[in-house]
Amino acid sequence: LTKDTYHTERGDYGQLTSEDIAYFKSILPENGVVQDKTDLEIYNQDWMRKYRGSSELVLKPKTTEQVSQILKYCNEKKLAVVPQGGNTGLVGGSVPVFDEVVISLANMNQIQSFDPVTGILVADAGVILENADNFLREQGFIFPLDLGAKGSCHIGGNVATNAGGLRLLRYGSLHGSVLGLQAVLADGTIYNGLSKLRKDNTGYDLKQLFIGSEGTLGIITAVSILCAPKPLAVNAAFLGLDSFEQVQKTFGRAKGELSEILSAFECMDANSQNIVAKYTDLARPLEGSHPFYVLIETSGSNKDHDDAKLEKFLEGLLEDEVIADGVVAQDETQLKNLWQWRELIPEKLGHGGVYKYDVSIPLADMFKLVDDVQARLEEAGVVGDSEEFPAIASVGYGHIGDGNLHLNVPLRRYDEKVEKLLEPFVYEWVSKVNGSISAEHGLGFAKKNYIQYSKDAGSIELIRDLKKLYDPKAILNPYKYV
Ligand code: FAD
Ligand code: 2HG
Ligand code: ZN
Repeated sequence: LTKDTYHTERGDYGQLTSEDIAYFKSILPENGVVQDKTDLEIYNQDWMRKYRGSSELVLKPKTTEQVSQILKYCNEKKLAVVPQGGNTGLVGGSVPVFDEVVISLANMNQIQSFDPVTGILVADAGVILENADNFLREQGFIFPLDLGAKGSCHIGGNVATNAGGLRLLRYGSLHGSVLGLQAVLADGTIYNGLSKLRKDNTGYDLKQLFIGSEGTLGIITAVSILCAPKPLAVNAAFLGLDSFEQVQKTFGRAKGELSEILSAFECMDANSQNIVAKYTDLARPLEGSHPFYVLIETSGSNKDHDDAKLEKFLEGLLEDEVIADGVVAQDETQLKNLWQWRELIPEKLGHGGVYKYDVSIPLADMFKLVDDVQARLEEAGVVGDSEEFPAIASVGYGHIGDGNLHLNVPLRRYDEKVEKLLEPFVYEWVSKVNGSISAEHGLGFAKKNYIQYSKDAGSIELIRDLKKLYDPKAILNPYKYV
């Protein structure tokens, strides 16, 4: 996208001066001020290479006090800022739109404490999710969130987006597992809510405001989170199914029969798997093709018990012809390979660009949306197998166990006609079934004009009121959804 297609004017914010730079250099270590044009590039561009800002300054504080000093200064000078974690966000929320100062949490990357009895981890916001998880695994625990971007995303970014991920159905939302956090408000005030208490009903639960606020209310600098014991036995099955009806039946039975050991239930359509197959040399898990695939994971404490349970469950499904085919991982390598067929989808779909929709809708309607989008694009003659078509296909996959579909339209090239066919069509469709237009990625810049499809006018007004209270000069992540 070019600036013209952003359809946004730069706000009435201050322009950086040499005096500002001198101030930041005086409070930050040498590597905490980035100005080199080449070094700035990765901070200005998002993961999808769809949004690009033109910031000339990235600040990388090491302490909460430094974040506070930076924000206090920026607020006084009305300099706009963008908080940035691992920059893996999928809605253009983590990069500047114009010349906002990027505040990267990358140098705040220390584990502060871990209690092996309670499982409570306290860590800086800039700790990479995979590093936190590796640390916990050595202690016999796991981070209660896992997602494909784990090697880059920060736990602070996860909290700021209220990321859902691959095992939400087992470990719940961050609104439940985050016990406390520390955040710096726009004027530099430090909110010290780094509680380690599981229960605390003393007044409003302020931390919840920051979970999912996408950098618009404050900068999260540390997080306290309840972690789950590392499962002693993990197993995965990859299934082929003939219809989405069968997928739903399988899900119902998985909840009943696998119950306490069920840790993931992901569904992928044929298009998503064909595209992964095209761009990898991994062997496909199943022979032959099916309209739908399901990846089921179990996590428990007794391998024999879990294996027997999974086997009986799968035998029952085969006998009743609910599933057409299936394979169970025989070892850790196979388990990882099966997961690749799910985790690689976002990356492999993005070759020429992609329009992404991340929606919550009633389970039964889920793939009807994918079909309706395909039909709409076909009717307009913009989707197909050859180069002349800008769109490749309408693709559906996602966290079916959580009622969350990822509808992706992978492209050969970005095309305004395709975009106009999709938006607001998809949002209207979702609104009609009382769904959410953003189940887990947030609104960011990409969806800022569409909030009204999921929130009524009164709710939007309350959101704006909070923003005015916490950030009256609107310096935090401007041009985004508030
Ligand atoms: P960034 O991208 O840097 O920032 C995201 C937003 O949070 C921005 O608005 C930014 O301003 C704000 N922010 C970041 N850090 C802070 C902070 N410390 N304080 C205040 N605001 C902050 N998301 C899911 O929910 N589930 C998935 O399964 C999932 N899978 C993904 C797979 C891939 C391959 C990719 C690329 C992304 C995926 N995502 C998923 C989206 C993304 O990874 C998550 O949203 C992630 O939580 C973002 O973390 P981050 O550190 O990269 O944040
Ligand atoms: C996932 O579940 C992520 O893989 C990304 O949330 C989804 O790219 C997407 O649309
Ligand atoms: Zn997802």
